[in-house]
Amino acid sequence: MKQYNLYAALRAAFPHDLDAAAVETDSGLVYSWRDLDRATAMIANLLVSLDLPPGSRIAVQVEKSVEAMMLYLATLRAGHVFLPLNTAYQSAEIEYFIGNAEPAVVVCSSRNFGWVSKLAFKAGTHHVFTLDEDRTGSLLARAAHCSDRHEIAPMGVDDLACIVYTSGTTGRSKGAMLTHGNMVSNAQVLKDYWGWRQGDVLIHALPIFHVHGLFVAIHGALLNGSKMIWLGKFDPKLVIAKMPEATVFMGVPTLYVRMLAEPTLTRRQASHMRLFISGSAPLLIETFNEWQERTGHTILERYGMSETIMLTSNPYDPEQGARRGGTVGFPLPGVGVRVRGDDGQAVPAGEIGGIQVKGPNVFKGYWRMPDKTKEEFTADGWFRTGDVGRIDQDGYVTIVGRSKDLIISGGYNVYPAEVEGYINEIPGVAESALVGVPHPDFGEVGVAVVIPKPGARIDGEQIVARLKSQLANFKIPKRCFVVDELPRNTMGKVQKNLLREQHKQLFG
Ligand code: MCA
Ligand code: AMP
Repeated sequence: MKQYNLYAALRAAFPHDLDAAAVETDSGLVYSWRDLDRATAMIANLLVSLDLPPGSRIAVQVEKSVEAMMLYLATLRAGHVFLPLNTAYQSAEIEYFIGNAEPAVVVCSSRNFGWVSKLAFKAGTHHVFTLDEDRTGSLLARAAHCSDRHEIAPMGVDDLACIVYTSGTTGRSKGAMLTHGNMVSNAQVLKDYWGWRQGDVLIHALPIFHVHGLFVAIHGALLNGSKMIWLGKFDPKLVIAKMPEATVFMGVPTLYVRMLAEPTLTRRQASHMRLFISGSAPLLIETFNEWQERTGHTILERYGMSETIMLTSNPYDPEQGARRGGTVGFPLPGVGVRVRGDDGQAVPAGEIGGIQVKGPNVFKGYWRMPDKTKEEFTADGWFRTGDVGRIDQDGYVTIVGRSKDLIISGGYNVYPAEVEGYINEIPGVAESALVGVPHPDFGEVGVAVVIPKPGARIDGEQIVARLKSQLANFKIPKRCFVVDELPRNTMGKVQKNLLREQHKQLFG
């Protein structure tokens, strides 16, 4: 069925007045809806002129800018596959993503052009462009010569729109393949469920290389024809200052914690706002309560994954129920959520088990990993999230933990196996374990415990310094202890729960 293109769905929601403001930036720039449509057409035409095979991957590691969002929209419009990459990723991480995805086009910041283009050309990429946050770079220079008229590529529901890499529990990252159908269905459900209405204005303060900032926030505003107040970087003071001009805000819990530390956050300052949404990591009940007291608003917490976009949400409409702190609310309309025990059997309401999901939002599979994809689905077609939780009598879902060994730090995922792999390669290291411990700002942070080889002298600070040159900054352990042995169970397996317990007070 060739009738779907996520960009077409978003474009159809643009307001009649195309000269109205669509995006206002923190540096005072204003982009109209017409600007968005024309610029995305020009970039799409540049991609068309490259004569790429259908379904080509466009890998992008650039700083946040409106033009970076336009590149995303242009990729959709041209029918290619967008591959966003966190700007914190270092060369080893980028080499893996480019080697695995084999993108036809790579777009990077001009600062990184030297090393990124070398990696890209080595992997067979023919086109490397630059794009900087000040609207310079070869991508826009080339697109400036292209027509501003472009017919949106017709896509099938099942055709790929994006590949989002999510770190693997063991081994390397997996590329979650999301289709135009996944994205359109989820965006439409959220538009209705969160009561998007005329006059809404979104404060966009999240990075745009992960699901939360790139899909949930941008699709939400565009599909409602709503203006975005666009912040290049999260700044608690600035978000609070912008609240009287806005109605909707989305953030990870760390953003709420940081805003609560600002005396300017008051009930009056937040009185124009309609909705505060939190997700990507557990929101502490203390934060939920404190926000309610300070602003008079009840944060709406929701739950999702790169593989599934959004799955559950606390209700917006009070008639559907209260927003309950500590829960992630109800399965979204059309999304199936069930809890299964270790034996794969249903558990009674209120009991804990593995969360499994199904729906039009669930991804197509992991890029070039059919076996891994198969493993993550049950025989009857439900996706195993790796999250552990319960559904109570009233239907509220609560996440109580994760069966996957994952640390979520400030909304970013850190997979211990990946970091331990890098530590274990350091000369003098015999073995290591990375555990997540509570942190007042980031919610949770990684702490490394390392065993030296017999006779070797290693130093925790040196290990951290070395990792900084290899891994994205948010994956770097905040502390590194060198000890003689790791606690093990009778099977010889490292007991990470004991390490977590031992270090849980490290950050107060
Ligand atoms: C920065 N640092 C961190 C983190 N961020 N450490 C641990 N965890 C982090 N998340 C460290 C840096 O390594 C650096 O350390 C120091 O903090 C300052 O770095 P900077 O970049 O200036 O930090 P920041 O600007 O204050 O960033 C904090 C942040 C950012 C604003 C909370 O982490 C952020 O934007 N998080 C949002 C992530 C997000 O969008 N997640 C959604 C994923 P040093 O000085 O030692 O080098 S999508 C998802 O999860 C699903 C689908 C969902 O449900 O939404
Ligand atoms: P990612 O793969 O980066 O998309 O991260 C998805 C994971 O983030 C989920 O599997 C959950 O473990 C976690 N997550 C997302 N939203 C929430 C939330 N509201 N509460 C707790 N965990 C969450």
